Amino acid sequence: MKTMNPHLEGLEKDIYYHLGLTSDDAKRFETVHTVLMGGSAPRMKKVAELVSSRIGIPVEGPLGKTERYSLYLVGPVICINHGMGQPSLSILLHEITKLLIAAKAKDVAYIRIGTSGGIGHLPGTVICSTAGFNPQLSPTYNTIVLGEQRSFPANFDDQLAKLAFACSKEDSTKGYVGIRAALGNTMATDDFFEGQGRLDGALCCYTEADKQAYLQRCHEKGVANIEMETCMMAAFCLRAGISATAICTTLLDRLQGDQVTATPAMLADYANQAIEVGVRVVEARIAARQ
Ligand code: R2B
Ligand code: URA
Repeated sequence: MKTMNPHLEGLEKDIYYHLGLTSDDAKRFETVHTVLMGGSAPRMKKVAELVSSRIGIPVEGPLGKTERYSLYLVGPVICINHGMGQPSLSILLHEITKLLIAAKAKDVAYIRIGTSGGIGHLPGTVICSTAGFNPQLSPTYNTIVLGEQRSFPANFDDQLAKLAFACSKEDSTKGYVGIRAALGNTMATDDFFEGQGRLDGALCCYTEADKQAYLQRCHEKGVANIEMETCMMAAFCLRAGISATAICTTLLDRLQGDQVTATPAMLADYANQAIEVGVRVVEARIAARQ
């Protein structure tokens, strides 16, 4: 990984304010090659413990401060939560990327593991993302920079999505059971309710027919699932030259409804499917280095 922002070059010490770390802490992260990220801090602690049990390296952390993000280090793997939404993930991506550049980490991949609403998939299906879509249904991330609208392509390096999909298959030599999964485009919105065409928010400015027509358009454009981070993540990683994908379980099929009615046990089971695929990708990346 190399510095892409010339303004950073003269900086003696860089402060990663939201992580509670600085460039002086970077050396410790030199051997990191995979960053697993997901929304919730308690879930990412469990992911760190699972990675630890699978690769036989103890968990260090949380490192830095935990006000916003909780960072765990498990040998060559960082497990960290990113909160909800593209703004929260964007801050994390900037700071973690600067940390890993300062650490001189090599061939790093970023993997988001999370939840989503599926479009035309059975609940509990793991979608391995090949691109991020915006809510206007194109693979570009649109944002405002210096008061101007800017658009950045939001395709993932599909090698990592394909590796994740391959890791969902049964493999008795590794003790892997088969997990229902698909490759697809992931649309990210800045809102869970109106932004995702739900009828059950506190407010709603469209009809049920409008909603159905929109979700059908999403389906026709190859959007497999909807969540709140992946478009920005894909655009960031493409600009930064970082191999990345998102691995998100669907909690419901949005063509069938809006409310997440799965029981807590089913939700935990669904979340674990995406986590398991993510951990298998970590194992594959470690095996490829041996
Ligand atoms: C999936 O789940 C969260 C909303 O419930 C959000 O962070 C996302 O992308
Ligand atoms: N997360 C989302 O953003 N949307 C859903 O429908 C489910 C989880």
